[in-house]
Amino acid sequence: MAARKSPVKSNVSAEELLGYYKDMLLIRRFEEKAGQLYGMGLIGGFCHLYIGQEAVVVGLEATAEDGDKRITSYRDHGHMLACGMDPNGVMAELTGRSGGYSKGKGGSMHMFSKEKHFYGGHGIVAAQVPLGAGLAFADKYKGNGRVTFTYFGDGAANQGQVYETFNMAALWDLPCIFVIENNQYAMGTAQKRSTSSPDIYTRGAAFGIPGEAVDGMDVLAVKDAGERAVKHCRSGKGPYILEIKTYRYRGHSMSDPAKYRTREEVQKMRDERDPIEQVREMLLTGKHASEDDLKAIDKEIKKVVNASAEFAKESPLPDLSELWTDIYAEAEA
Ligand SMILES: Cc1ncc(C[n+]2csc(CCOP(=O)(O)OP(=O)(O)O)c2C)c(N)n1
Ligand SMILES: [Mg+2]
Repeated sequence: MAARKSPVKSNVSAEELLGYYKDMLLIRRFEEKAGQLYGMGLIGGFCHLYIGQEAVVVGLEATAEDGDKRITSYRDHGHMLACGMDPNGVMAELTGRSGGYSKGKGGSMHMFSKEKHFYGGHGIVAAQVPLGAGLAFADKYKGNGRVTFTYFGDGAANQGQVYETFNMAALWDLPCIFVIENNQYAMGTAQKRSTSSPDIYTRGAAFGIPGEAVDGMDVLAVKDAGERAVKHCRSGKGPYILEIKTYRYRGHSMSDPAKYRTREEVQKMRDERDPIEQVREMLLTGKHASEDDLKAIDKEIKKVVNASAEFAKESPLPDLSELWTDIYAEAEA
């Protein structure tokens, strides 16, 4: 259960590296654009950006197979893009438009895709953890070999329902990977101020769930650990815990004054550990891509993101009649 070092990088193909680079850059540029639209008043309500954490979801998605499931918290745009959901549909939902994944009725925290097996988008801290175990239960029951990636934060890891879930997931050997995205803060509370047990990856020990700590700024280290977790779960050995140490560059949400940490702390992480810069370096030093190639990729990605913003702006607001669709009960006549 010890923290692992990054894997040897020489055996990674140029194609693989380029793929991670593009996927992480799409999330970064999309989130930057979402931040801009928020500032312009085009996105209302809650909006939690994922900038800085891109390597977590991209590294793990590289280990997923068709039919595997994922569920996460409100910091969810990166997860949606990484599993192949359409940027147009995500941006339209952020702006509350009818072309969005929830027809403009869900917003940032409440999007879903049955097709991509993305089960949300949950605003209540840790609520998705038992739900993730439930998804894994369904797959175990069907015996279909699928696994569920259940993502939650360092703050959520202190919730009681997480341990009730660990207990049942271990008892029933559920194929559930508990992915703790430890970005070091829960809103304005630093992890060291909120727990006497900072090695979150050890917290399954009481239930016999193996866990490991992973460098979440290194996409290759994440993928490497993800492969071990997936292998464990798919072979019927029960759940697995990955505590992925990452960092969010932006505030908790768009309304965070960020007084609980220094600018220098954030800048140091950006300068020394940025997940996209690390892969960029590997691509350049390995001569897998030139500066011009990377510029062209950035241009291409910005085009996709700008198109999603245009799509969102042109998509109409939901019709009032939508108030009566997708609800649990029909209104009584
Ligand atoms: C049950 C519950 N309690 C409190 C909140 C308010 N709240 C929203 S996010 C958050 C912090 C969670 O931090 P963490 O799990 O580390 O996730 P991160 O935001 O860092 O991704 C809190 C306390 C909530 N949404 N739900
Ligand atoms: Mg956190």
